[in-house]
Amino acid sequence: MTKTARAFTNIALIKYWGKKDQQLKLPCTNSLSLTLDRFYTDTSSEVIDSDKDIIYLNDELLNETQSKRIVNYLEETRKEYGFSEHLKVNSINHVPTSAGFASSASGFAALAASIDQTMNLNLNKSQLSILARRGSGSASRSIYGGFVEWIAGNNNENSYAVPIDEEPNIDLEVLSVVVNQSAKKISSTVGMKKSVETSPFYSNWVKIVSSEIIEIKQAIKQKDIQKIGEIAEHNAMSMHALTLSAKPSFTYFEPKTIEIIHLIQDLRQKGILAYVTIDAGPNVKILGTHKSIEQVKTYLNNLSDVTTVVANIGHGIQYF
Ligand code: 2P0
Repeated sequence: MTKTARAFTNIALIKYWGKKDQQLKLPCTNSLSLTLDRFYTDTSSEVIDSDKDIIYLNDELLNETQSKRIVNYLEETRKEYGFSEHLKVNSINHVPTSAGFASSASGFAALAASIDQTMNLNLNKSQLSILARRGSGSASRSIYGGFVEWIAGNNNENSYAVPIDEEPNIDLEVLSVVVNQSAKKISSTVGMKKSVETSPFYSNWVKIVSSEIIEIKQAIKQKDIQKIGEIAEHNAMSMHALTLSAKPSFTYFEPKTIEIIHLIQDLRQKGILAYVTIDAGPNVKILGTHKSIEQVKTYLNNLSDVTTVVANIGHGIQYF
């Protein structure tokens, strides 16, 4: 019987921004994320009697160009794990573009879990994280729920995610604020490469991440939401400083992004517990408590052209 693997997306509180090995997707630093409950990908796969893979996304057959990244990934996986069968893959994304999250994290985590099932690879969680990483770096973290750290490592076998606290009892919510749904001009892969190669601040970024990972793990243990928020916001701003200081300079921020950053700073002055984090795009994620996120939402309603979605803490890989 074909089983379906479900993986949830994650938001990095300490960002992954730079690779030391492009092919293996080995990051320059560790990173740390929170898995979210609202956005996920369901993937099933089966062996087919064919010399080509067949890929369906949201029940639509992908053409050669559209399926290239997944087919290349399957090709690489066949070589690495020593099987020759081709697969029919069906992926359903419950990560609406309107929520402002990339689907590659949940997508490759669910695909890795589905290949493991279908080909009886019997991978443990670390091995599954490695397989997911080869599809997309951030997918390595979506194997687990709650707070997750991706250990950078220095070879294919020791670069994988570990759970920090899979079911944290903490009043932390993430409000996704979508300001623009169109595809970004500079992909994460390209943006991080430009940052590593040309930002004069990159060596400082590596130092900032190594100390902020320690500090945020302490704050998570203490369930100190203010501290978690302060560290996550500083880390996100430091990441975006790398794009601004690249040669040539670029930024993912749009005017609305800056407007929301200012709004959140003003709300903190009013005593509302809220912090921002921003990925490789213009959309803003706001960290806060259930109560403070409700308050932030009422202020955001005054802004035109933004939509919001609230997420709570999500689980690791599931099968059904
Ligand atoms: C992260 N991002 O830690 C960072 C923060 C975006 C900003 O991981 O090249 O799609 O496939 O490994 O995983 C997005 O990058 O990049 C990402 P690849 P990926 O979540």
